[in-house]
This record gives sequence, C-alpha cells and structure tokens, in this order.
Amino acid sequence: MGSLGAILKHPDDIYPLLKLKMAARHAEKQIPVEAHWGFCYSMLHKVSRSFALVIQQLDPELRNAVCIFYLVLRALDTVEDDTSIATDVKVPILIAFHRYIYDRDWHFSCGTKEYKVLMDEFHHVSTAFLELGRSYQEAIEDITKRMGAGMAKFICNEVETIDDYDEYCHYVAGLVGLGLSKLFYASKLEDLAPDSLSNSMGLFLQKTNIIRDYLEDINEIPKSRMFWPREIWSKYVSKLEDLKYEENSDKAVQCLNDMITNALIHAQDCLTYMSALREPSIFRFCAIPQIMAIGTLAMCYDNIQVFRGVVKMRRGLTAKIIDRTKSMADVYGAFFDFSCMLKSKVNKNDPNATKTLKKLEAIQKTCRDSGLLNKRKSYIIRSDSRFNSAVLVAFFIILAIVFAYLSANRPKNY
Ligand code: D9A
Repeated sequence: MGSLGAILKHPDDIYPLLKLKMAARHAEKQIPVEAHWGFCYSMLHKVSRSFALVIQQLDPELRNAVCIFYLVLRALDTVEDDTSIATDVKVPILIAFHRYIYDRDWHFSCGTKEYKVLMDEFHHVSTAFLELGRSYQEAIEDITKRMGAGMAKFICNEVETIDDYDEYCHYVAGLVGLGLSKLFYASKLEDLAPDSLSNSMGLFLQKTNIIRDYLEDINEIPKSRMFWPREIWSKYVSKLEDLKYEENSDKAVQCLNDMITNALIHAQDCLTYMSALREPSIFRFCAIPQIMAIGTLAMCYDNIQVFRGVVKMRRGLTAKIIDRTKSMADVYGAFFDFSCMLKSKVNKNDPNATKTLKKLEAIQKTCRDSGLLNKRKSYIIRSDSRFNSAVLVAFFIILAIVFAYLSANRPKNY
C-alpha cells in the first residue's frame, strides 16, 4: 500500500509520524562536531533509522557507549555476512575482532553500501571507543570476543536442532542483551540484570527477525542463508526452500506458526527484564524493540505473505509505538493486545494450536496479574474504532459532495 493509502486508512498515524519526523530532524542537528563522533552518529542514523532516535534519548555517557557497541556489532556482522570472503580468511578475523577495536590502524574492506563505508573508516569507531570509560570498554570487548568466536563456530555448522538455534541466537543476539545490561550497570543507572533474562531479550528479537526474513535469507545471492532449525521445518517439508513454493502453502503456514510458537517462549522473560528497569530512557530503549517484535509476530502468524514478500509493520504503527511507549503499563497493554490478535488468528486445525494458545494465555495472565492493564491507552483497539469513525466521516463527506453535485446539475423543471 502506498503511503497516501496507508494514511487515509489510519488518519491517526499522522500526528506520531510528524512527531517522529521532527525528532529525526532534531537528532540530525545534534550530530557532534568532532570527526570521529560525527562519523559514528551519522553512521548510526544511516544503518538504523528509527532505532537511532531511541538511542539518541539516552543519557550522553551511556549513549556514546551504546552507539559504539552498536557500530562494532554491525562491523562484526558485515564480516560474518560477506559471502565473498573465503572461510579461512574470515574465521581468524571474527576471532580477533575484539582486539581490532583497540587498534586505530586496523582496517579490512568488505560489505557494500553504508557498511563498506563503516568498514573502510573503522578507525573513527576505534578512536571513539578508546575515549569511552574503562568499564564500558571491557563490556564491549568481552561481548565482541564471545560473539566473534560463536560466529566462527557457526560458519561451518548448520542450524539442525532447536538447541543449535538457541545457541546461534545466543551468539548473535543474546550476547547483545548481556552486553547492554553490562553497559547499563556501568552507567550506574541500573542494577545488573540476570544473564538468562538479558539473553531472552536478544532471542525474542532475533527469532522474530529470522521468521520475518525467511524469503530474503533463502533468496540471498550467491548462497542462501538458513537459520530455521531442521528439527522444526523437517516436520513439514523435506527441504527448507520448499516452503516458498505455492503447492506447499498449507505446510508452510503450519511451519511458520510452529516457529512463532517457539519464539513466544521468550516473551515472559522479556516482561520480567523490562519490569526491573528504573531509568525511563533505558526503559524506552529496551521496550520499543520488544513491542515491535510481538507486533511483527502477530502480523506474521498464519500469514502466507511471509513466503511471498515482506511483512513489515507500517511506518505509522512504528511511529505510534515510539510515541506511546512510556511505562510498563504501556508494555503490558501492547503485549496483551498483540496476544489477543494472535489468539484470534489461531486455527483449531493447526497442529500446534493447543501449545500456541497455552503460551498466549500465559502471557496474558502475566499482563493481567500486573494490575496495570486498565491504566493503559490501548493503541491497537482504539485506533480501530477511530479508523471506523474516520471512514464514516469520509463517507458522509463524499455523500454530501455527490448530493450537492447532483442537485446542482439537476435539470430545472420548475
Ligand atoms: C539491539 Cl546495541 C540490537 N538489535 C535490535 C535492536 O534492539 C536491540 C542490536 C544492537 C543493539 C541493540 C536491543 C535494544 C534494547 C535492549 C536490548 C537489545 O537488550 C537488552 O538487544 C537484545 O534488533 C539486533 C539484535 C536483535 C540482533 C540484538 C532493535 C533494532 N531495530 C531495527 C528494526 C529492524 O527491523 O531491524 O535494531 C531498527 O529500528 O532499525
């Protein structure tokens, strides 16, 4: 749908969209003047767009650390993703990456577009890294070391079992959760969260990405990349790529729903993690991606479009989430609403229906037991009724115009 169509259908997206635009413009003006920090912040905006705005509102010292952490991870990802690098070249780079961040002279050219610029001018990132406080540096170094080693391990291994899937997601995303918890603790703004909860924060986001990006990853040139575990897809098809063919549509959707049911395991840990946060800007930074994730899962569930093209949340809904996520009441509200939406989509004939419903009910119970549900402004339900009244108003306006037109052109027979 074009953006005009989307706005006509959701007129109450306009205000949060405008607010987001203004915030983006304001953030652009705030880019630091020193060359290395200027490079890091403009790169952050280029590679992450809306997420960069949420980083922007963190306390300045923590914000610098998170910005560098984000770019170091992106650089490591760029090396892992570049299929044109031979394995025997790539593996030693991944393993030694945590040392390169201390070396202003290190560089390795790879990746494309903005990622190529990031790699070519990595000295700006290391220069900025060297200005961070020691406790921030140690957290970033430790996570980079463990992630590089984990990525190297999975270069040759395929994701076979659900345990492999959880292990791979731990290296590429769970460790990000652990690292961020360490940065929050280093800033003295938060207590140190338990590792297993930090890990779940990453797994919930990463599994959602892996589900949503099925088609993009399978169609990757020169070689498709596969992250869906064989233990799950082999129940439905004999080759992972068979899911994209029309004749397997029923099996594909069942497999998709199985993957979503697996991802939902992490939702409750995520709620527990978020409920322990105290600093409002850190809270928003953590909560916004989580709400986007459960919203994306709700959109993908039972949706064959995942195998045909991209299923993404519309920009207006993203803007609304960024605008309205302020407290734990908003998070419980969103998790509750998206669980309702998921529940309404579960089909009794789906092989995992009972399991899926059980998980959704557990999430809803946690939300209800918080006692915060009635304090929320529910954007999903409210926007629906607004949508209906907007359509009604538009309908009467059109009716009035048509009526006026007809009466003006009526042959005058008096
Ligand atoms: C995150 Cl420093 C990520 N990843 C995300 C973004 O959120 C997490 C990468 C680097 C960092 C942080 C994130 C945010 C807040 C708390 C977290 C956390 O843990 C406590 O990480 C677990 O997706 C990437 C991984 C999932 C691999 C970790 C959110 C983000 N959103 C994108 C939207 C999209 O569709 O990718 O990057 C964006 O806004 O551009």
